[in-house]
Amino acid sequence: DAEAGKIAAANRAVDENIEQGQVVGIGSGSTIVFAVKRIAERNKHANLNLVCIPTSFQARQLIAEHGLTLGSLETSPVINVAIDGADEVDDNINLIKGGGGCLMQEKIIASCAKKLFIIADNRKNSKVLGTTWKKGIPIEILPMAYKPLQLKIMELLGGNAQLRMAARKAGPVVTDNGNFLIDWMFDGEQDWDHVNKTILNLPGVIETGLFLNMTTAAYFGSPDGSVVVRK
Ligand code: DER
Repeated sequence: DAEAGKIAAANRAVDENIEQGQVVGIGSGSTIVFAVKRIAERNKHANLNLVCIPTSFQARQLIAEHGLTLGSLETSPVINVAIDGADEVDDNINLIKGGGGCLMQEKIIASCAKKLFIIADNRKNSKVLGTTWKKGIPIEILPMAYKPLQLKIMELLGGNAQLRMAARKAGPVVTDNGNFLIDWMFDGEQDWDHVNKTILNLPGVIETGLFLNMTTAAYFGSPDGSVVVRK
């Protein structure tokens, strides 16, 4: 099952890349939970003296609940290693992220990290973005601008730009930063650099879930516990 793959990928990525005294960026989602568990496990046996930088309220909770040291960009602006999940990874290890709605802080932390390692079950291991992930490209936007942004994105790029509505709250999803999310549903192969630049250039857009040329290596775990690493 996917969980066995997530655990295998998380354990391998942590064991290969986390060491004494690092500033570690902690991502968001379900897979990262297993990486934090592995880090905490190792930390119990020999204090790793880590400072952990969160990418969401969820990551903050994970760090605190596992007895790890919570840091901030103010005191640790340079991150040695960031570990995070992804919604899909293509053959250039470009990512779709933001399925969990945490893409903005994730991208900031990733941009401050010397190395970014992605951990995922093998379902995320793709060749072309959009093959397995069908929920579109997440985009964090200022709430006031959602309507014109939906229209402009569709006018410029086609497809469908949907405001992400909450499941357990009336109205739109509100991110940890107090913003809204648009999911851009697309068809076929895209020039992701062009798509990313076009979207980022629109006033009111804060960040996209396209992580291009940012990833050092991606770890994909399978149900049998095997792990494939792509660099
Ligand atoms: O929202 C995000 O970017 C998360 O990292 C997400 O994409 C990965 O979540 P998962 O580990 O639960 O698949």
